[in-house]
Amino acid sequence: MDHLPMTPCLSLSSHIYREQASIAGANGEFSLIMMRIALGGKLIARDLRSAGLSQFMGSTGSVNVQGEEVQKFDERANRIFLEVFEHQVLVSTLVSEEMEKPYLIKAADGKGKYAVFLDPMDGSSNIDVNASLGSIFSIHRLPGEGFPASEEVLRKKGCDQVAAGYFLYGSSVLLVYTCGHGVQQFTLDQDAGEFFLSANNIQIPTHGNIYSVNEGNHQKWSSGTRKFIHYLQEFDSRTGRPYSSRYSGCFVADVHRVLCKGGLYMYPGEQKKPEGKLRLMYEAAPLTFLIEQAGGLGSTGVERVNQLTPQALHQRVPLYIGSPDDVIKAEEFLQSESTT
Ligand code: AFP
Repeated sequence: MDHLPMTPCLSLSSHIYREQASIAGANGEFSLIMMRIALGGKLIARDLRSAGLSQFMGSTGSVNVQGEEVQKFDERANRIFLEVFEHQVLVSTLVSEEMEKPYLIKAADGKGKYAVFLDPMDGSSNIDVNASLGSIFSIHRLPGEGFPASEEVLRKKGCDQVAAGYFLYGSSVLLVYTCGHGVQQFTLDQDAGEFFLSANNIQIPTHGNIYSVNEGNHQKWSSGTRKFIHYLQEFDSRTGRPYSSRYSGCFVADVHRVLCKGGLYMYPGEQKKPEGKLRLMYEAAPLTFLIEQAGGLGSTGVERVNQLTPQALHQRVPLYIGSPDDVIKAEEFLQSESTT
């Protein structure tokens, strides 16, 4: 990949077509799906830019399948992804944080080969305060064609993903994804309405000096987790400690920082909620697939996220994700806890 010229005119579509030519058996289906996902990200970015002037601010007053308050923009972002997949036949099923049941796409009945898992608006508690936001997507190939025979068919391991990535709606709008051949980053040229390649074959540093966790939950954590956070805060210049704490309330934004600078993001399990908060199939698994393509790791603290077989579509898992050395260190603290 390093021979690719870094010219601003390498658009997402040209990059995907170029990729496709180098992948044996590629038949263009992935390109079509990625262009739909990219359209979804552009439409959400457009609406976010003037959200404060629109009717999409604030809460809907209802709660979603997770028992969380639904923001109007959660619904807006979810609606946008449903609409961009409405008139196509490749993707038969959408699974979203905002919908209890899988959404079956009529046009793809009997034909669709793929399912797309979505967190349409990540970090939605940041919407009203104009802070970073994200969208997460994960693409799976279904065993047959058409609608999945059962929910079980959709509960596939993270290591079986065809592609995964995120949109980061920050000072600029980024699309960062992998289809199993390295990690690419594209930046949206809002005027041209097109994503252009801005970094390719991204590699995460083997260790960093940033940790990202909601320390307000400190009292709820196990002793192993508390000991690990304390370890990161100790003085030891040889190992670059103490690490700096950065936490934005948006998983995508915090993992993107870790991808660029090294370190790790954590949403640990809690004594009363050992499964933590993040959802396996449309938060932890897609970003683990991406981070591991960049040389990093994604762990529950005791096992690798993408080797887990999901037990439910909206299942939660504890997560430690980022630079390999830092995630392995976290595992050491958590595994020593389980053996003492
Ligand atoms: P929402 O998308 O429901 O706001 O959740 C955000 C999130 O899943 C992730 O983006 C954050 O890192 C994490 O939850 C924030 O959770 P806490 O507010 O409990 O720290």
